[in-house]
Amino acid sequence: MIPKETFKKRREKVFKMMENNSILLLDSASFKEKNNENNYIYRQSSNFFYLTGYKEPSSTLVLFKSLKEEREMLFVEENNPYYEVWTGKKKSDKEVKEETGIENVFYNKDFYFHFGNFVNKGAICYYDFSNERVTEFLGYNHYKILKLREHFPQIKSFLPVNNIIYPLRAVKDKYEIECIKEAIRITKEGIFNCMKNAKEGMFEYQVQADLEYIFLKNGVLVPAFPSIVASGKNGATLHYTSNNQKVKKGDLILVDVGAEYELYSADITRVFPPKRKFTEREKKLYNPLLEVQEKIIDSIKPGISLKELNEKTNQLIGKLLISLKYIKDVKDVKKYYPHSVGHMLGLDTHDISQTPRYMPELKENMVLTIEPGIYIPEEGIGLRIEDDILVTKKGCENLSREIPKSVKGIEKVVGV
Ligand SMILES: [Mn+2]
Repeated sequence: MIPKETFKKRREKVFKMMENNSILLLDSASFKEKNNENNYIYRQSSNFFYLTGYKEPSSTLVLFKSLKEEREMLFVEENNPYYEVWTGKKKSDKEVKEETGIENVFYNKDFYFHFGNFVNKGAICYYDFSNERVTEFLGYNHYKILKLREHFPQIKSFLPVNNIIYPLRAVKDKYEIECIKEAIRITKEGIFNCMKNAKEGMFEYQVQADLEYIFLKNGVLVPAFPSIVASGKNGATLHYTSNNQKVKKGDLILVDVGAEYELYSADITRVFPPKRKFTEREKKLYNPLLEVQEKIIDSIKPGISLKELNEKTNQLIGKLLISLKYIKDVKDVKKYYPHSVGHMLGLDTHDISQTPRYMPELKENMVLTIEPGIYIPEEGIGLRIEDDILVTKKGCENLSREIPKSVKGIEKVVGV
């Protein structure tokens, strides 16, 4: 558990970055409807959690900054005896104040009153557009901003809150690193369990069951992202999530999976042969890919950028594909390796990602994935090897190093 003082410190950093006469308004996530009267399991918005540690829906954080003062407010839903029967009792304002350490906790019904008291003429409002695509015309954000403009014409402009929060979220503190490590530990156990039990003739979802059984046993009700369990040629579909095919003779199994712990994500990919050894043919592709991955990881240190790592990976895989006679020129590498080498990792699996992808210079305590791959659909093979890497003062630490990826290491877990 991350102590409430840590969230307080984050809000203090946010205040420092806000303009004078500005407001930061951050909504919790809302329920996502699955079908009639049923919702998907609720998960808090990453930005909202980052600044509050609060996991309940229908909540809003407001930070006001003026020349005179900084003030924080949290709005939450008041208990309703009718709904209490169905969904349980909601915490009182006092309980929420105690839990979060936020000074001013009010009920949603009083939002307009309290908010209106502190909005000055010409204020800038930092708003979270990231819970919805900007292109979604008349979506929730559009509606909410119309309402805010109508009620509070003093607000001059709306700016994306991510300009402030993403730079903070990029560098992890010790609690965040602990959470990511725990997500990786659970993922490791899950991967071991499915490597051990996978057999030819099983359905991909049965392999998934061996993985997610361990997730559930460890309190992971929903994985960080839909598990990819792909046999044979399905491994060449980058975000394959159908997981409904039979593992055929000669197939490799690719699992790209991650548990979530305290909202922090792991993201690991391994490829293994079910209850058999790697064939010579498979080793000819797999071993050099593993070498590429390790070379890239070895080059990680503060100062290098994700962009440089990408270029380096393109070069290395390009040369490898030339030596294996798949391509003639490094510039054709994208034919068999169409994605980038990795992404930042944290509260979101694709953490602090924007379009175009956020590719910062790496700093100490950033966490990123390194996941080169080779995909040859015409041969029914897709390979990717993915680890989660912490940037340290002088280099890096592979946080998922205990999950075997050498041919020998994998065959040992598979039990052949
Ligand atoms: Mn990934």
